Amino acid sequence: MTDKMAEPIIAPYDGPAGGWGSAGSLAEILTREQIPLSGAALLMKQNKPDGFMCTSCAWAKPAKPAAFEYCENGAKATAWEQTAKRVGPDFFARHSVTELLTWTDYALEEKGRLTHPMRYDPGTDHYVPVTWAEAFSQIGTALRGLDPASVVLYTSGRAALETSYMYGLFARLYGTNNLPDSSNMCHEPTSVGLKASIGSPVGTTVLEDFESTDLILFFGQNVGSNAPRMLHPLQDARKRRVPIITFNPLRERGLERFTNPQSVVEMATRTSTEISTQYLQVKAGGDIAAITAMCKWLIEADREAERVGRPRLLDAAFIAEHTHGFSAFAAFCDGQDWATLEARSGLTRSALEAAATVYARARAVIGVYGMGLTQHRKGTEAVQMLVNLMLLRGNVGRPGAGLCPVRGHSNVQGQRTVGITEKPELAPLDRLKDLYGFEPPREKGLNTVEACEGILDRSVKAFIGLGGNFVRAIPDTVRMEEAWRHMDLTVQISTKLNRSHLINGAAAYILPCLGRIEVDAQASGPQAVSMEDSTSCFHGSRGVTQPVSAEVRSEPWIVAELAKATLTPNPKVDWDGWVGDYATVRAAIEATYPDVFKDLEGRMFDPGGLRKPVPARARQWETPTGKANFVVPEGLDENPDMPKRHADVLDLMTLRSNDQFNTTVYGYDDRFRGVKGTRTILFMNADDIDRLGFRDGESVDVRTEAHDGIERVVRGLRIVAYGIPPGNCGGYYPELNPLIPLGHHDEQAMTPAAKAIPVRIVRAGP
Ligand SMILES: Nc1nc2c(c(=O)[nH]1)N[C@H]1C(S)=C(S)[C@@H](COP(=O)(O)OP(=O)(O)OC[C@H]3O[C@@H](n4cnc5c(=O)[nH]c(N)nc54)[C@H](O)[C@@H]3O)O[C@H]1N2
Ligand SMILES: Nc1nc2c(c(=O)[nH]1)N[C@H]1C(S)=C(S)[C@@H](COP(=O)(O)OP(=O)(O)OC[C@H]3O[C@@H](n4cnc5c(=O)[nH]c(N)nc54)[C@H](O)[C@@H]3O)O[C@H]1N2
Ligand SMILES: [Mo]
Repeated sequence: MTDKMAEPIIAPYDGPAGGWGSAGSLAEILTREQIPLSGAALLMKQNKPDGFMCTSCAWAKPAKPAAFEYCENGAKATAWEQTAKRVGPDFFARHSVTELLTWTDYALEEKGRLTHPMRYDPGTDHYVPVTWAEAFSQIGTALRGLDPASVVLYTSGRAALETSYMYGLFARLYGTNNLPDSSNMCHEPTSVGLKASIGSPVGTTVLEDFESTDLILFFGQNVGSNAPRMLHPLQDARKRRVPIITFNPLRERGLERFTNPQSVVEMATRTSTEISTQYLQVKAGGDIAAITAMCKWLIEADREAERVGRPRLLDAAFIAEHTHGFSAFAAFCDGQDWATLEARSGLTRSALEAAATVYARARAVIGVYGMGLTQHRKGTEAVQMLVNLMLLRGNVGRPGAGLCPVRGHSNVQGQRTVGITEKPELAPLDRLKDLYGFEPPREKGLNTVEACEGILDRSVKAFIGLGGNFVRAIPDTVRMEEAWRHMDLTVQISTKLNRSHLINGAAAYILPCLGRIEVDAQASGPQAVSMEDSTSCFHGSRGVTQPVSAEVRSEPWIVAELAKATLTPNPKVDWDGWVGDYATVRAAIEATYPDVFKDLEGRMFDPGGLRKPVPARARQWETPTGKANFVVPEGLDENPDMPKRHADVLDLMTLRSNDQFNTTVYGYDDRFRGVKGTRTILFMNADDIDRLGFRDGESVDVRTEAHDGIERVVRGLRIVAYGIPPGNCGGYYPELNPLIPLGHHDEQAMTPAAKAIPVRIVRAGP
């Protein structure tokens, strides 16, 4: 099955982010997914205090929402989930798994919502219907026969706090901390880096800070595609003349210009707001060098100011009272020479000094960042380097200032808050022991990369996925797919068919679940669920549409049934009671974390949500030094072997288009980057194309430059000459994941280094 695609068109896009292009793209998907006009009414409930929380990104939900508090991509996510199309037993009877494996990611998910529990039948190579009771009894029997240490329980970041809490408890009652999650591939360097630097593993800003900030720094986050609602506070800030300085190898349209598609005036007059006031096209992996340069300039200028008696540039009082390690950090900056800083960052000294000057003048600064900082071999250090810059002027823990990691999945941060973690020290194990009278496992569990290693060496025997598309999202796709088939059991709890359902263990199950937008009726009536946004606010969410089929079940119910089928009964854990009334799960969450979830039940529908206490926000530094720590990086590169590479080796960034949510491909257009009708492209710098002897538009193969003897290649990518720094190239995730060696990950957080993969471009093979 191939997708119906017109001839690809590559042409620069002149429009702003948002605007009429956004309205058109949305109308198209509502029609394609056969969403009736009530779809528009449905969107009115999106991100409203009494409605449902968007299933797309985790950006904050304002207390006073706009009439339409959704964006193009949030609406696409809703349309994709609420599609009228269905994938039921008849679909699986028509298509064998071997046939489905030849379909694209787009084609698989586009067929519609999963409606029945299914089991893989190796005899016929088809999925066949199974009753829920049979499925749980078979899975439970299999799990009871396995060593819990050989079972992995993965979570994609969408499941609600209630489901996640139950799932984590199930894993620990079963006997394992093997709870990898999507954040292992995403903002783990935030959890590790911020914790070590400022003692809180999450961002320190809330929405109101954007109203009083006077400078926003933007590192490696593509707001226009991945968190478009965030463009509204940015536009408001720009209207107050707040400068925005962006560090990004690509000139992303959402960071250049924005037209609010919900403003009648802006739409009618085709006016747009300039977003970035300075745009620094840093090299991929060059942020540590760029930030070091800014710090170096500041520290030197501050010394000079002090010497001549002018106002200081550093916040000396803050540094003295609140921080640790300043002198070592200053010495590190002093030790760097400008030529190297320029070469490593790919930026000129004057551009870096200009940025530092604006930073030095701003009273309150917000540092925003995303995957451009985290998905590197030194991703944690890159995050900490941004913290260093912020600490120099006391920009953490006061109004209008702070760190703003933009989280991915809509509840990825919340899952951590309720115990989804492979690190036993981050889970309230003693509390669980007291509440439920069992001995929780104390050994460290497997994170995502370690789970993959275990699947490769066959020590992992079973995989349960609570959402997500693990096989497609992880590195080293080809090796992993081969190893995956050696597992005894794979279970996928999901809404849509994806590649992870088709690469099977010996026994494989698909358990279809309700999406967040559907009404979830249980014994006590329709249920609400809750989640945490990027700014640490908890929100309630109520389903509003009819379930896609009578056979689908809620995620909490599925987790409870799995637990009941696997575990010996524990009188202190009332799975059925919890499923009957989710308020009782929230009570259990509050009992486990009384300080964090104080009155969750009473406050989750408050406008703006219930705010979680973040100690660093109040300048309480929960670090071993009791202070905020300056952390000296080991070197200047996010990828330490970069400067040693042959000039023909390029650093490949894997990117999201404007028409996808992670492995979910909504379509083949990347409007803002001027790509239409294809995803098999390779963005390259025009000089590199010449230098390496290729032509724009030519089809090439891309090979990883690894030294482990394993060949990794993706064939047939079309070169697109693009405004990208020399030495870098870019293409789409997940198509390029076969190129990422599993061992190419952040040294501390183990996040795959998906933003700088060393590759060689070669003429297309036969
Ligand atoms: N519509 C939509 N929304 C989404 C998602 C989606 O796929 N689609 N995914 C969700 C998830 S799970 C996540 S984690 C977030 C991801 O959202 P982002 O954090 O924006 O992640 P990416 O799309 O991978 O883009 C990273 C950006 O960093 C830039 N970049 C790459 N390398 C570097 C570098 O070395 N330095 C710097 N400074 N910049 C660099 C790229 O050019 C790109 O603009 O979005 C979430 N929201
Ligand atoms: N090369 C490269 N690789 C990357 C990245 C990158 O930038 N580059 N980014 C990484 C990042 S940041 C992330 S977060 C991961 C994402 O990895 P995952 O979270 O594992 O992947 P998704 O694509 O978000 O998962 C999509 C599937 O989730 C299921 N689903 C959707 N909604 C629901 C629901 O409500 N409930 C349940 N149970 N299932 C549902 C559907 O079946 C759908 O097919 O990928 C990582 N991989
Ligand atoms: Mo993510």
